[in-house]
Amino acid sequence: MKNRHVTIRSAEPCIITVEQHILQEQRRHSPHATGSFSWLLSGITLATKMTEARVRRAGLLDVLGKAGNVNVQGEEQQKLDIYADEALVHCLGVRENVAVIASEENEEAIMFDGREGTGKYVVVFDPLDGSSNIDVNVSVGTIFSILELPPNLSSSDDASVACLQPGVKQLAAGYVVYGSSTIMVYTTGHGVHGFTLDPSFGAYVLSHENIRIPEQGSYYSSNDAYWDAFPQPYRDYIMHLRSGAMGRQYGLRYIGSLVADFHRTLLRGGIFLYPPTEKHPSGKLRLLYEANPVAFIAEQAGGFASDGTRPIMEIEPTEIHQRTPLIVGGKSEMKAFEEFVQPVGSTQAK
Ligand code: P6P
Repeated sequence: MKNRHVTIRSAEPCIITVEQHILQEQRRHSPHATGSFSWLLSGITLATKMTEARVRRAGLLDVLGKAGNVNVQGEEQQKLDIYADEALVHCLGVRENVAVIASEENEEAIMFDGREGTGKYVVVFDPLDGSSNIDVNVSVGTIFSILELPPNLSSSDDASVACLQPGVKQLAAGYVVYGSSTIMVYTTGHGVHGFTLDPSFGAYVLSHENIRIPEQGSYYSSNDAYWDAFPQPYRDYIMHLRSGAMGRQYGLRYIGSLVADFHRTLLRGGIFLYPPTEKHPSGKLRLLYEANPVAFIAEQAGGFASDGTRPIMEIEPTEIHQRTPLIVGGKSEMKAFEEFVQPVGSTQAK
Protein backbone atom coordinates (compact mmCIF):
# COMPACT_ATOMS: atom_id res chain seq x y z
CA MET A 1 0.00 0.00 0.00
CA LYS A 2 1.64 3.26 -1.08
CA ASN A 3 1.67 5.95 1.64
CA ARG A 4 -0.74 8.75 0.90
CA HIS A 5 0.91 12.14 1.32
CA VAL A 6 -1.34 14.93 2.44
CA THR A 7 -0.20 18.54 2.59
CA ILE A 8 -1.74 20.30 5.55
CA ARG A 9 -2.84 23.70 4.32
CA SER A 10 -3.82 26.22 6.95
CA ALA A 11 -7.59 26.22 7.08
CA GLU A 12 -8.99 29.54 5.87
CA PRO A 13 -9.57 31.30 8.13
CA CYS A 14 -7.00 29.79 10.47
CA ILE A 15 -8.79 28.26 13.45
CA ILE A 16 -6.88 28.47 16.74
CA THR A 17 -8.71 27.08 19.74
CA VAL A 18 -8.05 28.31 23.26
CA GLU A 19 -6.38 25.00 24.11
CA GLN A 20 -4.02 25.30 21.13
CA HIS A 21 -3.29 28.92 22.08
CA ILE A 22 -2.43 27.99 25.65
CA LEU A 23 -0.05 25.28 24.47
CA GLN A 24 1.56 27.65 21.94
CA GLU A 25 1.95 30.31 24.65
CA GLN A 26 3.44 27.75 27.04
CA ARG A 27 5.93 26.51 24.45
CA ARG A 28 6.85 30.09 23.51
CA HIS A 29 7.37 31.30 27.08
CA SER A 30 8.15 28.11 28.99
CA PRO A 31 9.82 25.69 26.55
CA HIS A 32 9.93 22.95 29.17
CA ALA A 33 6.24 23.29 30.06
CA THR A 34 4.61 19.91 30.55
CA GLY A 35 1.16 20.93 29.35
CA SER A 36 -0.05 20.70 32.94
CA PHE A 37 -1.40 24.25 32.87
CA SER A 38 -3.27 23.76 29.61
CA TRP A 39 -4.78 20.58 31.10
CA LEU A 40 -6.04 22.70 34.01
CA LEU A 41 -7.43 25.39 31.70
CA SER A 42 -9.27 22.77 29.64
CA GLY A 43 -11.19 21.95 32.85
CA ILE A 44 -12.32 25.55 33.10
CA THR A 45 -13.29 25.78 29.43
CA LEU A 46 -15.29 22.53 29.70
CA ALA A 47 -17.16 23.75 32.80
CA THR A 48 -18.02 27.05 31.12
CA LYS A 49 -19.35 25.22 28.04
CA MET A 50 -21.58 23.16 30.33
CA THR A 51 -22.77 26.37 32.01
CA GLU A 52 -23.22 28.15 28.67
CA ALA A 53 -25.52 25.39 27.44
CA ARG A 54 -27.72 25.92 30.51
CA VAL A 55 -27.60 29.73 30.35
CA ARG A 56 -28.72 29.64 26.70
CA ARG A 57 -31.73 27.49 27.60
CA ALA A 58 -32.44 29.00 31.02
CA GLY A 59 -35.97 30.08 30.14
CA LEU A 60 -36.82 26.59 28.87
CA LEU A 61 -35.22 24.53 31.59
CA ASP A 62 -37.04 26.02 34.52
CA VAL A 63 -33.71 27.02 35.99
CA LEU A 64 -34.90 30.54 36.45
CA GLY A 65 -35.90 31.85 39.77
CA LYS A 66 -34.43 31.18 43.11
CA ALA A 67 -33.04 27.82 44.18
CA GLY A 68 -34.18 28.58 47.67
CA ASN A 69 -30.72 28.21 49.19
CA VAL A 70 -28.77 31.19 50.43
CA ASN A 71 -25.02 31.42 49.64
CA VAL A 72 -22.25 32.67 51.90
CA GLN A 73 -22.94 36.18 50.72
CA GLY A 74 -26.43 35.93 52.14
CA GLU A 75 -27.84 36.10 48.60
CA GLU A 76 -30.60 33.82 47.31
CA GLN A 77 -28.88 31.18 45.15
CA GLN A 78 -30.26 30.96 41.66
CA LYS A 79 -30.36 27.43 40.27
CA LEU A 80 -27.82 28.31 37.56
CA ASP A 81 -25.41 29.53 40.23
CA ILE A 82 -25.45 26.09 41.77
CA TYR A 83 -25.05 24.34 38.43
CA ALA A 84 -22.15 26.57 37.37
CA ASP A 85 -20.42 26.02 40.70
CA GLU A 86 -20.86 22.25 40.58
CA ALA A 87 -19.59 22.13 36.99
CA LEU A 88 -16.37 23.91 37.96
CA VAL A 89 -15.89 21.85 41.14
CA HIS A 90 -16.30 18.63 39.13
CA CYS A 91 -14.15 19.61 36.13
CA LEU A 92 -11.34 20.94 38.32
CA GLY A 93 -11.64 18.07 40.79
CA VAL A 94 -10.74 15.52 38.09
CA ARG A 95 -7.59 17.45 37.22
CA GLU A 96 -4.92 16.02 39.49
CA ASN A 97 -2.78 19.16 39.30
CA VAL A 98 -5.43 21.25 41.06
CA ALA A 99 -4.94 21.09 44.84
CA VAL A 100 -7.26 23.80 46.18
CA ILE A 101 -10.33 25.64 44.91
CA ALA A 102 -12.43 28.44 46.38
CA SER A 103 -15.76 29.65 45.06
CA GLU A 104 -18.07 32.58 45.76
CA GLU A 105 -20.79 29.98 46.31
CA ASN A 106 -19.01 28.07 49.07
CA GLU A 107 -18.05 29.43 52.47
CA GLU A 108 -14.85 27.40 52.76
CA ALA A 109 -12.05 26.68 50.33
CA ILE A 110 -11.72 23.01 49.30
CA MET A 111 -8.48 20.99 49.34
CA PHE A 112 -8.89 17.88 47.19
CA ASP A 113 -7.86 14.69 49.02
CA GLY A 114 -4.22 13.76 48.70
CA ARG A 115 -3.38 16.68 46.43
CA GLU A 116 -1.17 18.50 48.90
CA GLY A 117 1.72 16.53 47.43
CA THR A 118 0.79 16.29 43.74
CA GLY A 119 -1.28 19.42 43.19
CA LYS A 120 0.40 22.51 41.79
CA TYR A 121 -2.43 24.99 41.44
CA VAL A 122 -5.05 26.94 43.35
CA VAL A 123 -8.13 28.11 41.44
CA VAL A 124 -10.50 30.74 42.87
CA PHE A 125 -13.63 31.63 40.95
CA ASP A 126 -17.02 33.28 40.79
CA PRO A 127 -18.98 30.63 38.90
CA LEU A 128 -21.79 32.89 37.77
CA ASP A 129 -21.22 36.58 38.37
CA GLY A 130 -24.23 38.86 37.92
CA SER A 131 -26.65 36.00 38.50
CA SER A 132 -29.38 38.39 39.66
CA ASN A 133 -29.63 39.37 35.97
CA ILE A 134 -30.24 35.84 34.67
CA ASP A 135 -34.02 35.88 34.50
CA VAL A 136 -34.11 39.21 32.68
CA ASN A 137 -31.73 37.89 30.01
CA VAL A 138 -28.84 40.21 30.81
CA SER A 139 -25.25 39.02 30.30
CA VAL A 140 -23.70 37.06 33.16
CA GLY A 141 -20.25 35.53 33.48
CA THR A 142 -17.68 33.27 35.08
CA ILE A 143 -14.48 34.79 36.51
CA PHE A 144 -11.39 32.81 37.55
CA SER A 145 -7.92 33.34 38.93
CA ILE A 146 -5.12 30.76 39.05
CA LEU A 147 -2.38 30.77 41.68
CA GLU A 148 0.50 28.47 42.53
CA LEU A 149 0.03 26.19 45.54
CA PRO A 150 2.32 27.54 48.28
CA PRO A 151 5.12 25.07 49.22
CA ASN A 152 4.98 22.94 52.38
CA LEU A 153 1.21 23.14 52.69
CA SER A 154 0.05 20.18 54.77
CA SER A 155 -3.38 18.57 54.58
CA SER A 156 -4.09 19.88 58.06
CA ASP A 157 -3.58 23.45 56.91
CA ASP A 158 -6.70 25.46 56.23
CA ALA A 159 -7.13 25.35 52.45
CA SER A 160 -7.98 29.06 52.59
CA VAL A 161 -4.33 29.76 53.47
CA ALA A 162 -3.38 28.65 49.96
CA CYS A 163 -5.83 31.17 48.46
CA LEU A 164 -4.71 34.21 50.47
CA GLN A 165 -2.13 35.54 48.01
CA PRO A 166 -1.93 39.06 46.54
CA GLY A 167 -2.99 39.54 42.92
CA VAL A 168 0.60 40.00 41.79
CA LYS A 169 1.04 36.27 42.43
CA GLN A 170 -1.56 35.24 39.85
CA LEU A 171 -0.28 32.83 37.20
CA ALA A 172 -3.34 33.40 35.03
CA ALA A 173 -6.77 34.98 35.12
CA GLY A 174 -9.78 35.11 32.88
CA TYR A 175 -13.49 35.38 32.47
CA VAL A 176 -16.25 34.09 30.24
CA VAL A 177 -19.08 36.48 29.40
CA TYR A 178 -22.32 34.74 28.37
CA GLY A 179 -23.64 37.58 26.24
CA SER A 180 -24.82 38.02 22.65
CA SER A 181 -22.02 35.55 22.05
CA THR A 182 -19.94 33.61 24.56
CA ILE A 183 -16.41 34.95 24.83
CA MET A 184 -13.53 33.77 26.98
CA VAL A 185 -10.80 36.31 27.75
CA TYR A 186 -7.63 35.23 29.54
CA THR A 187 -4.07 36.22 30.33
CA THR A 188 -1.07 34.25 31.57
CA GLY A 189 1.01 37.42 31.87
CA HIS A 190 1.83 37.55 28.17
CA GLY A 191 -0.94 39.79 26.86
CA VAL A 192 -4.72 39.39 26.81
CA HIS A 193 -6.51 37.20 24.28
CA GLY A 194 -10.19 36.60 23.52
CA PHE A 195 -11.90 33.48 22.16
CA THR A 196 -15.45 33.26 20.88
CA LEU A 197 -17.37 30.01 21.40
CA ASP A 198 -18.39 28.57 18.04
CA PRO A 199 -21.55 26.65 18.92
CA SER A 200 -21.44 24.76 15.61
CA PHE A 201 -18.54 22.69 16.90
CA GLY A 202 -18.33 23.70 20.57
CA ALA A 203 -14.83 25.21 20.60
CA TYR A 204 -13.53 28.55 21.82
CA VAL A 205 -11.84 30.05 18.73
CA LEU A 206 -9.32 32.92 18.79
CA SER A 207 -11.21 36.10 17.87
CA HIS A 208 -9.44 38.90 19.76
CA GLU A 209 -5.64 38.49 19.78
CA ASN A 210 -3.56 40.74 22.05
CA ILE A 211 -6.37 42.99 23.31
CA ARG A 212 -5.23 46.49 24.32
CA ILE A 213 -7.50 48.79 26.33
CA PRO A 214 -7.84 52.13 24.45
CA GLU A 215 -5.76 54.95 25.93
CA GLN A 216 -8.99 56.94 26.39
CA GLY A 217 -12.63 55.87 26.08
CA SER A 218 -15.98 57.62 26.09
CA TYR A 219 -17.90 55.91 28.89
CA TYR A 220 -17.74 55.72 32.62
CA SER A 221 -19.51 52.86 34.39
CA SER A 222 -20.83 53.22 37.93
CA ASN A 223 -24.14 52.72 39.71
CA ASP A 224 -25.04 56.38 40.12
CA ALA A 225 -28.10 55.38 42.16
CA TYR A 226 -25.59 55.43 45.05
CA TRP A 227 -24.43 58.96 44.14
CA ASP A 228 -25.22 60.41 47.56
CA ALA A 229 -23.24 57.57 49.17
CA PHE A 230 -20.11 58.07 47.02
CA PRO A 231 -17.21 59.85 48.78
CA GLN A 232 -17.00 63.45 47.55
CA PRO A 233 -13.72 63.00 45.59
CA TYR A 234 -15.46 60.26 43.53
CA ARG A 235 -18.36 62.62 42.77
CA ASP A 236 -15.90 65.36 41.80
CA TYR A 237 -14.10 62.93 39.48
CA ILE A 238 -17.31 61.77 37.78
CA MET A 239 -18.41 65.41 37.34
CA HIS A 240 -15.00 66.02 35.73
CA LEU A 241 -15.66 63.21 33.24
CA ARG A 242 -19.17 64.50 32.51
CA SER A 243 -17.97 68.12 32.08
CA GLY A 244 -16.01 67.50 28.86
CA ALA A 245 -12.80 68.61 30.60
CA MET A 246 -11.08 65.45 29.30
CA GLY A 247 -11.76 66.49 25.73
CA ARG A 248 -15.02 64.57 25.34
CA GLN A 249 -18.42 64.23 26.96
CA TYR A 250 -18.42 60.88 28.75
CA GLY A 251 -21.56 58.78 28.58
CA LEU A 252 -22.72 56.39 31.30
CA ARG A 253 -23.02 52.67 30.66
CA TYR A 254 -23.86 50.36 33.58
CA ILE A 255 -25.19 46.81 33.19
CA GLY A 256 -24.83 45.56 36.76
CA SER A 257 -22.79 42.48 35.74
CA LEU A 258 -19.10 43.03 36.40
CA VAL A 259 -17.95 40.80 33.54
CA ALA A 260 -20.18 42.66 31.03
CA ASP A 261 -19.25 46.12 32.31
CA PHE A 262 -15.55 45.26 32.41
CA HIS A 263 -15.57 43.54 28.99
CA ARG A 264 -16.96 46.71 27.41
CA THR A 265 -14.37 48.82 29.26
CA LEU A 266 -11.58 46.50 28.07
CA LEU A 267 -12.63 46.70 24.42
CA ARG A 268 -13.88 50.32 24.25
CA GLY A 269 -11.86 51.97 27.02
CA GLY A 270 -13.21 54.27 29.74
CA ILE A 271 -13.49 53.44 33.43
CA PHE A 272 -15.51 51.19 35.74
CA LEU A 273 -15.99 52.30 39.34
CA TYR A 274 -17.47 50.52 42.33
CA PRO A 275 -16.54 52.98 45.10
CA PRO A 276 -16.81 52.46 48.85
CA THR A 277 -20.30 53.42 50.06
CA GLU A 278 -22.04 53.57 53.44
CA LYS A 279 -23.66 50.18 52.70
CA HIS A 280 -20.35 48.70 51.50
CA PRO A 281 -17.59 50.76 53.21
CA SER A 282 -15.00 48.22 51.96
CA GLY A 283 -16.61 48.08 48.53
CA LYS A 284 -18.97 45.34 47.30
CA LEU A 285 -16.83 43.36 44.87
CA ARG A 286 -14.74 40.39 45.95
CA LEU A 287 -10.96 40.79 45.90
CA LEU A 288 -9.84 37.23 45.11
CA TYR A 289 -12.26 36.18 42.39
CA GLU A 290 -13.55 39.46 40.94
CA ALA A 291 -11.13 42.38 41.43
CA ASN A 292 -7.80 40.52 41.14
CA PRO A 293 -8.53 38.67 37.87
CA VAL A 294 -10.02 41.83 36.35
CA ALA A 295 -6.99 43.85 37.51
CA PHE A 296 -4.52 41.32 36.05
CA ILE A 297 -6.30 41.42 32.68
CA ALA A 298 -6.61 45.23 32.70
CA GLU A 299 -2.92 45.77 33.46
CA GLN A 300 -1.84 43.19 30.86
CA ALA A 301 -3.94 45.16 28.34
CA GLY A 302 -2.28 48.49 29.23
CA GLY A 303 -4.81 49.74 31.79
CA PHE A 304 -4.76 49.97 35.60
CA ALA A 305 -6.85 48.89 38.58
CA SER A 306 -6.98 50.46 42.02
CA ASP A 307 -8.97 50.25 45.24
CA GLY A 308 -8.88 54.04 45.50
CA THR A 309 -5.64 54.09 47.48
CA ARG A 310 -3.27 51.50 45.87
CA PRO A 311 -3.04 49.01 43.01
CA ILE A 312 -5.59 46.20 43.50
CA MET A 313 -2.96 43.51 42.97
CA GLU A 314 -0.85 44.73 45.89
CA ILE A 315 -3.58 44.08 48.47
CA GLU A 316 -2.63 41.30 50.89
CA PRO A 317 -5.83 39.25 51.39
CA THR A 318 -6.91 38.21 54.90
CA GLU A 319 -10.03 36.20 54.03
CA ILE A 320 -11.24 34.48 50.87
CA HIS A 321 -14.50 36.44 50.51
CA GLN A 322 -13.15 39.86 51.43
CA ARG A 323 -14.50 42.85 49.54
CA THR A 324 -12.74 45.80 47.94
CA PRO A 325 -13.61 49.00 46.09
CA LEU A 326 -12.68 48.56 42.41
CA ILE A 327 -11.73 51.29 39.96
CA VAL A 328 -10.40 49.91 36.67
CA GLY A 329 -9.90 51.47 33.25
CA GLY A 330 -7.64 52.93 30.60
CA LYS A 331 -4.49 54.97 31.15
CA SER A 332 -6.05 58.45 30.71
CA GLU A 333 -9.04 57.85 32.98
CA MET A 334 -6.98 56.16 35.68
CA LYS A 335 -4.38 58.94 35.66
CA ALA A 336 -7.15 61.54 36.05
CA PHE A 337 -8.70 59.41 38.81
CA GLU A 338 -5.42 59.48 40.71
CA GLU A 339 -5.45 63.29 40.67
CA PHE A 340 -8.93 63.40 42.20
CA VAL A 341 -9.06 60.49 44.58
CA GLN A 342 -5.79 58.90 45.57
CA PRO A 343 -2.33 60.20 46.48
CA VAL A 344 -0.41 61.06 43.31
CA GLY A 345 2.05 58.32 42.36
CA SER A 346 0.32 55.68 44.45
CA THR A 347 -0.53 53.59 41.40
CA GLN A 348 1.24 52.69 38.21
CA ALA A 349 -0.97 55.07 36.17
CA LYS A 350 1.86 57.14 34.69
P1 P6P B 1 -24.97 46.85 42.25
C1 P6P B 1 -23.48 41.39 40.60
O1 P6P B 1 -24.33 41.10 41.70
C2 P6P B 1 -22.23 42.07 41.16
O2 P6P B 1 -21.60 41.23 42.08
C3 P6P B 1 -21.30 42.44 40.02
O3 P6P B 1 -21.36 41.57 38.95
C4 P6P B 1 -21.78 43.84 39.64
O4 P6P B 1 -20.76 44.64 39.09
C5 P6P B 1 -22.25 44.40 40.98
O5 P6P B 1 -22.59 43.28 41.81
C6 P6P B 1 -23.48 45.26 40.81
O6 P6P B 1 -23.78 45.78 42.10
O7 P6P B 1 -24.88 47.28 43.70
O8 P6P B 1 -24.67 48.00 41.30
O9 P6P B 1 -26.24 46.12 41.90
